[in-house]
Amino acid sequence: MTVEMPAQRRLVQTEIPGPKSQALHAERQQHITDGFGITLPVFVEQAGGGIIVDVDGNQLIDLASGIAVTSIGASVPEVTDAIAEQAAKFTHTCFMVTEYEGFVEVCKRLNEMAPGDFAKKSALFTTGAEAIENAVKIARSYTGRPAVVVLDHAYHGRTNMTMAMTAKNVPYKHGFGPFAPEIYRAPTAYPYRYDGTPEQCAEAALAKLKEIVLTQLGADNVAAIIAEPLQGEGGFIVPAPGFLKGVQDFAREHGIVFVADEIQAGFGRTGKMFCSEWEDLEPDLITTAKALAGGMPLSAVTGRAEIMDAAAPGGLGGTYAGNPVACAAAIASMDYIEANDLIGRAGKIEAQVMPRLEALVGADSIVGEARGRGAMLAIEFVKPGTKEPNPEAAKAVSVACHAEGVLTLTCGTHGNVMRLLPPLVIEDELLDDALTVIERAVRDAS
Ligand code: PLZ
Repeated sequence: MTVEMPAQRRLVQTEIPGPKSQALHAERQQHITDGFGITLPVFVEQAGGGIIVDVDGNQLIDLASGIAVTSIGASVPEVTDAIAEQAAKFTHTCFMVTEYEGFVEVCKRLNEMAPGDFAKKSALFTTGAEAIENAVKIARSYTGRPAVVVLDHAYHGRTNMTMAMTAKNVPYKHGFGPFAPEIYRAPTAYPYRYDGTPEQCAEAALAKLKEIVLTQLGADNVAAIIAEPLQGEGGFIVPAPGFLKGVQDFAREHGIVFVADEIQAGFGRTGKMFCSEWEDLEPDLITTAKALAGGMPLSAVTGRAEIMDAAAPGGLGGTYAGNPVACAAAIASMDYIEANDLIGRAGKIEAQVMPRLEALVGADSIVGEARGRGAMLAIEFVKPGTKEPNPEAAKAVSVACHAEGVLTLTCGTHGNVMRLLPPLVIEDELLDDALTVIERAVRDAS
């Protein structure tokens, strides 16, 4: 079944949120916990390509993709048909009870696609946080060691262990402790915020990480070092070149499992299937989720077969792990990415967007830096003439974009980064229109 989408263009017919969204939001507030935040209280009627149609008939340009999930669009017939067909056959058996081919096929493809010329195996779960938790379980059972090292500005999820791994207190951790033990934090290589060259930035962060592991923890107590190859929620930080390679080499030298969290940056988003490929990394384990299954909840851990096999049978799993409908969506989604060269498309999006973001940067501008890879791009807001974080500007620009019908997200440990995550299928004209709105909003906020 397909539902016809209106033309791919921005259309603002009411204030945003419009009256119907406002009424529905009031109802939401009565029935839903205040613990869920909201970027833009607009209720969605349909979404596809680069637009979101709301219940008031407005058409927003989607620069969020549901936080990097709907890279292929939110209603691709190839995927929705695969979902419907699988759902008509069966929706669930539990892969720990009886087996189905979709689970095997997704794992097989992940093993083939993931970087590294070694035997690989995979495990499927449901959410990103669950994949991270399982990567830690696997690394611990393989090494027999307790400690886990994560980075400054890291985001790994909202469950107890992943909260401990996430860097930012408000809103992710505050009031939710005590946290899981044996999680230790090392600096990241954040070139914009380092006084020196990117090479020096990478060296300094690596030296500190080594010192923490060798002198504070003892390498033989460390099970895993986990890093996002392009940090997401923490501010779209592209680590200084060489840093992650250095971390990987160091981990290998000491029998520590090196895990790349590709949950946000993976699956074509940055212009490579896996963001790790930009630095020729061959992580021992890779976590994926989000864009893996075209909008359905599915996550995975993929990595060296001998590490993946360390947990005893029954030690890994979950009732819904690798749900068959989600697996069918993942297979259709992988086919769609390949057939439409969406990885190449991510590179074209970067070429279209980056020059315009870079033009906003200046010595006395509120935009201190434009950065990112592929269709994972951002601008960092500062107080003009300084590098002092300017979350008020990020907020003002985002709010202005929302009012004009462009859905943007903010991020960053200081909330001072505006991130752009368009679906990879977005049309050039739509993206140009969104950029014009952003440029105007930045000018007005300056
Ligand atoms: N690892 C790198 O980006 C999810 C959600 C941020 P789940 N990030 C987006 C927010 O505001 O909640 C994410 C991620 C990275 C892990 C996760 C966790 O994935 O599917 O949300 O559990």
